[in-house]
Amino acid sequence: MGTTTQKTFCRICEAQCGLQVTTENNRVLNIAPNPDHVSSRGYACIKGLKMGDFAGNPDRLTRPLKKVDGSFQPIPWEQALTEIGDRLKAIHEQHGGESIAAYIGNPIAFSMWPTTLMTGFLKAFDADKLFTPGTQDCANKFAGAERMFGSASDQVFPDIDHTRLLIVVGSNPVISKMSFICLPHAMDRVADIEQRGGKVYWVNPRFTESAKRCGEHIPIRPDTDVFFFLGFLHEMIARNAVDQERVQRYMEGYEALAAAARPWTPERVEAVTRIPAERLRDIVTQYVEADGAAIYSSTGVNQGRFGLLAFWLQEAINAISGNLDRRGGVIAGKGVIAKPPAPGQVKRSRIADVPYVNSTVPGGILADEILNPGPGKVRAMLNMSGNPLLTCAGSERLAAAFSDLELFVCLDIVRNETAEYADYILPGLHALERADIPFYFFTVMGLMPDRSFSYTDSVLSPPGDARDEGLILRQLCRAAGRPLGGSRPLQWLSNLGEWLNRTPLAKSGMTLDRLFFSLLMRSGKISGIRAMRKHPDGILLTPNQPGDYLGQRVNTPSGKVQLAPPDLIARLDSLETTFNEELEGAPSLKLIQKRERFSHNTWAHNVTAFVKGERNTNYLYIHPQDAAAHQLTQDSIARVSANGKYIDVPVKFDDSMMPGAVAVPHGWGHQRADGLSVARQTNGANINVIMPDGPGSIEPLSGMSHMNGVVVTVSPVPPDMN
Ligand SMILES: Nc1nc2c(c(=O)[nH]1)N[C@H]1C(S)=C(S)[C@@H](COP(=O)(O)OP(=O)(O)OC[C@H]3O[C@@H](n4cnc5c(=O)[nH]c(N)nc54)[C@H](O)[C@@H]3O)O[C@H]1N2
Ligand SMILES: Nc1nc2c(c(=O)[nH]1)N[C@H]1C(S)=C(S)[C@@H](COP(=O)(O)OP(=O)(O)OC[C@H]3O[C@@H](n4cnc5c(=O)[nH]c(N)nc54)[C@H](O)[C@@H]3O)O[C@H]1N2
Ligand code: SF4
Ligand SMILES: [Mo]
Repeated sequence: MGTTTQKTFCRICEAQCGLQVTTENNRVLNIAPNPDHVSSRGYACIKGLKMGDFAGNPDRLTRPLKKVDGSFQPIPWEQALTEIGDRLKAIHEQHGGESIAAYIGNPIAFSMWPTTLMTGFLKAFDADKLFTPGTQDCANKFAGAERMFGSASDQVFPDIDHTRLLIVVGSNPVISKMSFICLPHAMDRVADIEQRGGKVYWVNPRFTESAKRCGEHIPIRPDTDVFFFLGFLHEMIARNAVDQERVQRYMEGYEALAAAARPWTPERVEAVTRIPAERLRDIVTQYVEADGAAIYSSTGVNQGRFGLLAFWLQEAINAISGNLDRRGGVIAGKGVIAKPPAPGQVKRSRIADVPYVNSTVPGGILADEILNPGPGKVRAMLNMSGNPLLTCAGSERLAAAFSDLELFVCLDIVRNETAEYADYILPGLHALERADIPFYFFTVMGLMPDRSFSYTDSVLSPPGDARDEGLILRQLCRAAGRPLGGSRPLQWLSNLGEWLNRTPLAKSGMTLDRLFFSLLMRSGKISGIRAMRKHPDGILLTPNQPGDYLGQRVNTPSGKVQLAPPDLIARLDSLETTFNEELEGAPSLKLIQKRERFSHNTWAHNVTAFVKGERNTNYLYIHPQDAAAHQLTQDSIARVSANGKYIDVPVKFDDSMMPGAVAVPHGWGHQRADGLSVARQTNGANINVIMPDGPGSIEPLSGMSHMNGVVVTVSPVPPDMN
């Protein structure tokens, strides 16, 4: 059989780069960047180019598995669906929808269809306990935008291609390619700012790969960003560098915001951030003088204890300086498809009483939701494309919780660490095996400078009996006798679609997922699938522009940006205590996360090319000065402890770390993964064993887990204990 080359787009991260995939006999021979893709224009990173190794992995699940007497055995689909359906039905009848939960992991969140169907699945059971990695990476942004702009989906992004000054706080685009913005060629575009005479600052405890490429590095003590922003705001207001006219017309709460910033002089915050007051003043000067400036932050800030406050202060600075909705500042993009209506009443979690943010429950209380008895205890859980055992805080309690479930079903492409605790594992599709349109963040939220749209057909056929997750969820609803989305007509349509797929009509390619995409696309005034197939490089739409947001699209009841949400102002009070604790805890070591070029959370470690040689473990990255102070030598084994737990990892001296900050990449600890033949042989330890979890550990208004700036101790492990 000959080879075929098909254009598609990557669904590993937010850049969604265009790719050209060459296949033969349903196997990927080669993946190249698509030079003609309207948005990525020939860019792709190593992970996208190696996607074939994920799809064609020898460990791919091809049949449903059932745990029988402690080991997994293949069973037919009919049996799997019937048994799971029966158990869901029984649990639902006895304990109600409160007892059923789901987790949607990161990779499949880039595909529209299965995630939409998960909503329909939960609704079928009157269930609403949806967990996602959101509270591990960005829920503070959702909670902040709800308060300031009126909706979690109303996010702004820096106008990187036009800005004269960009302050990047807690992001490292060379490695991670940026988040909350669709920006292929991210680092080149940031570096261009300097090329055109502008300035870039990197506020980060680590002198990152990105900071080495361009701009100026501003070392900051981990988890003190909120003080950096307060000092920044104080200085800006003290200089009267506020666009009062814009503030009066389009914003509310300025006085309260200004009062909140008053105590935090650059001199005062220096004591905890370690950014010299003069340096902070200089950054403020550059920011207020630039003809278009933006501050952007990401997980380095989000995962601290004050991610929500930091996000609010950052966007307040962008707003009152006149940079919101301005060329070269920050832009509120327009999606392609209308946003779904916001939920009327915000639910609160059973454990910890935190509001659901963006309709999800915090991952930091997942174990408690399962283990704590009483009404609403989670008894059945569906995990679709996630590895929460390794990616949520408190892995040991999670292991106990997953063992406690009456029914645990995993839908994955491989049998990962979490799936070891499952009763059933169902084989899903790799992204290359499904048709798709771009990710929710762009299609609905509009977080893309080049407003573009693409449609892709599937590139590969699924291996063995692997099935579309959307179909699995629909079939489970039917098997449990609960109509999809709580709607009989919808379930009827779903059944009809399934039946038609088995008839010659299926050859037309109009499957239910494609029908769904067609409807979405037409609702967004984009042509249907047949027309989109003529544009395999995607289409460009009217670009996102400044000047159409303030006074026009702000979703708050008054239509004005809220600069001083009362519950955030109230939380500022607690900062006095934190400030004093920071001063007292000054000598302690704080642990930060570090993403790696050849890793992607947990799942890239099962690709041989990504874990070769030195890359087959994670490390403790530590400044040589800190290492000496703690009797750690290069390549020795360190014990890293926090919250009464520890892990052991090899030591790597790294003078790019700020003294007082150490890093251990997450996503490791695969030794017991019987289903992952490559990852199982890697070394490395799971940092989430020592991360804090439970009600007291999460940010109370956004549910964010605290994964950055956690105080740890490090000590040598004697060689005979290694
Ligand atoms: N300590 C610490 N913990 C962290 C972080 C950190 O910085 N520090 N980062 C957090 C962040 S940002 C995130 S997003 C989370 C990620 O957390 P998760 O989403 O829980 O973890 P992933 O490693 O992305 O695991 C995804 C699983 O999806 C499967 N998969 C891939 N594609 C598909 C598909 O198309 N269909 C199906 N059914 N399955 C698929 C993979 O095989 C893998 O088993 O981790 C978080 N955890
Ligand atoms: N190669 C690779 N790419 C990825 C991923 C991956 O695992 N590997 N994961 C993807 C996912 S799921 C996500 S959410 C995105 C995340 O993308 P980003 O949020 O951009 O994440 P990072 O690039 O890791 O940048 C976080 C930075 O914060 C710094 N930092 C740590 N603590 C602090 C602090 O207290 N204050 C400040 N100011 N900085 C701090 C770290 O040193 C690090 O450089 O990346 C995606 N891209
Ligand atoms: S940058 Fe992201 S979207 Fe682009 S190829 Fe790499 S992983 Fe895929
Ligand atoms: Mo993430």
